[in-house]
Amino acid sequence: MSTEYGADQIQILEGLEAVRKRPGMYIGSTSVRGLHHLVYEIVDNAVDEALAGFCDTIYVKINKGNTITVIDNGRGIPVGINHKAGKPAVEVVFTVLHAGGKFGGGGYKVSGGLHGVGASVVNALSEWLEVTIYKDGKVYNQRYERGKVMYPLKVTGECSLGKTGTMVTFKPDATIFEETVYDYDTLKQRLRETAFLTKNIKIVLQDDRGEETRERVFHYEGGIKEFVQYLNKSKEALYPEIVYCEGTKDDVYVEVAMQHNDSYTENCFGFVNNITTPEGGTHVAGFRNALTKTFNDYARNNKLLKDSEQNLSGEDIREGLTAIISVKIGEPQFEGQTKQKLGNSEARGAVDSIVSEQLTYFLEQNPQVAKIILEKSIMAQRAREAARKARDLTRRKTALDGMSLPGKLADCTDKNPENCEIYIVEGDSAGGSAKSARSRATQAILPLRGKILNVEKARLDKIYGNAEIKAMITAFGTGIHEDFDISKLRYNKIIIMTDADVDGAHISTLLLTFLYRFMPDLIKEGHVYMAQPPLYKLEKNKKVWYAYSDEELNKILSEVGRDNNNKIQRYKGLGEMDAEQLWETTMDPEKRVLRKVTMEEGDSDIDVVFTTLMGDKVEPRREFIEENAVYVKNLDV
Ligand code: 1YM
Repeated sequence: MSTEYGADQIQILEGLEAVRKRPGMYIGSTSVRGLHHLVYEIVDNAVDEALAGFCDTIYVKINKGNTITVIDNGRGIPVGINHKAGKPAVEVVFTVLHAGGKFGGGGYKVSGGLHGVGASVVNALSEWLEVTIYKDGKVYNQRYERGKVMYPLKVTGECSLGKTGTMVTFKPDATIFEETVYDYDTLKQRLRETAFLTKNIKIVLQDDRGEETRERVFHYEGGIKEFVQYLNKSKEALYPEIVYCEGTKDDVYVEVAMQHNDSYTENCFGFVNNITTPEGGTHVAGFRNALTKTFNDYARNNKLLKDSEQNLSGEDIREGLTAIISVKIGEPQFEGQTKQKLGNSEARGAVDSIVSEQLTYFLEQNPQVAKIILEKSIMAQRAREAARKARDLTRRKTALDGMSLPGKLADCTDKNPENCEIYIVEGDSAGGSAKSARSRATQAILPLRGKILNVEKARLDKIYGNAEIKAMITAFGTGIHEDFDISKLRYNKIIIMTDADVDGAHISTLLLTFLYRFMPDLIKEGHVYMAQPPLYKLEKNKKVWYAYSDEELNKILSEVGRDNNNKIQRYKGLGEMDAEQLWETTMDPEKRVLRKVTMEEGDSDIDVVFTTLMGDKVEPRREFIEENAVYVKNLDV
């Protein structure tokens, strides 16, 4: 071994040691999110190979024991000696930090995870990792443990000359990650998104951990056009066409797909090099500008807006719009606190000019579609005006009568929001029990009558006029939309308490839909919880047990013995419990079970789930329930 090689080796170990010491700097966190991030890093390398035109199929397998295997049919990572490092390129890829940037070759890394870090980071954070390469009729293999090379790259066999590709298997290091169990649905959602964003690629996800293998194939010839169709699948599209714009300007490749549906919410997602940008940025700004300008110009030129009428606002035109704005750019600059916002100014101009030009052409070619969109936008403008008046009225009213709280609210006495929580309770009778059960100092109760308004199906003016929704808004104290101010939140915890049956689940979903649409920060900041009332009460020899699931009941029964002295009560609703039972099982902070509601920033599937469950279409809902039913527990169907 030459001294030079030795020095090199020390430097490498220092690099990977830095990753192990501060994993958060490289993959965001060591929580379950970081764990999944390892998969995306390896998959992204395969996607790059697909974007370069050499690979069309990627397999992702979750093996028993939560190791992951990723296989692609690309060229195979180069195995020749890299002269600068004096070792095979593949070894450099896995052992040198930041080697992902394709040294010595043209082109740029197009896809890429949160920090664009790559294979060496995954290697550093794995208990072991093995790479196998099929290339030039040979099979090459190398193994690493916690980033260290176990043996030099070796040839382990032969393969047909036509077979090429890369296979990587790794086991995340349990001494680094807080969680080492992969979630099938999280990977499914992300890989589906990747497949939509990469036209024609085929991604197969296979889960071998259970008794039966689960498998999904994601392959979309239409790319982001099919993405928009997927996002709109539970909604009524206003016209059959998907508007599609594509082009390159100033080295920015732009692709946009969009379609309006009959809902009132905007659903636009930006991506930069296949990475989601929940905070938007220049690409989204360019899109919005083009949309507003093009529609107003078209409307005026075609006399669909009178000279005396106001311009349509961007918000009006985007009502019910589903859109994907995807750009590919050489050196993306991410800004903002969480680095999730695109900063490159050339992206704004590129998207603006490509969308303006192609959308103008589309509208001229499809006047009937233009008319439908403009009619909806004009309706939105009128509703917005009505909502503004209604809101001004309530604002003035609350200013006059000193911000009166809703009559049905039984507020708590402690005035420090830190200590306080509010229970949103289904029905007046359960509300009554909860009021007598509560700890008056810190727990407030707001009973809601029946089903609340479905905000997916109502315009703002109607929403502002709804009594149950108004009660929640005033009780929380934060205001909504542009008035929203989290520092005014009157309770640290907002707890949704509904019956453990289908109706209860429906009401919870309606409430969550409202919170997600109008006060998403409450969810993001971890203020929203679901109470979990027990399903069963078991009495035996004057002793009482509560069970929150069938498994728990069985466990208790096997401990106390299954005999005739058991008195089992199945709770149908909160109303069946008296105040004392409700306190003991569901409200006592010392004993109760609360589930925190969380959401992934920029998750395009949240909307699909809400609209599938809450929308008008029956078929997608049936499919969704069939697909997910096995995994839903505690639901009394
Ligand atoms: C399962 C993970 O990493 N596939 C993959 C990676 C590379 C190539 C092909 C590749 C790239 C190039 C030339 C090039 C990488 N190569 C490098 C490096 N799948 C997976 N497939 N030939 C093959 O970009 O020029 C890094 S990644 F740097 F060695 F070229």
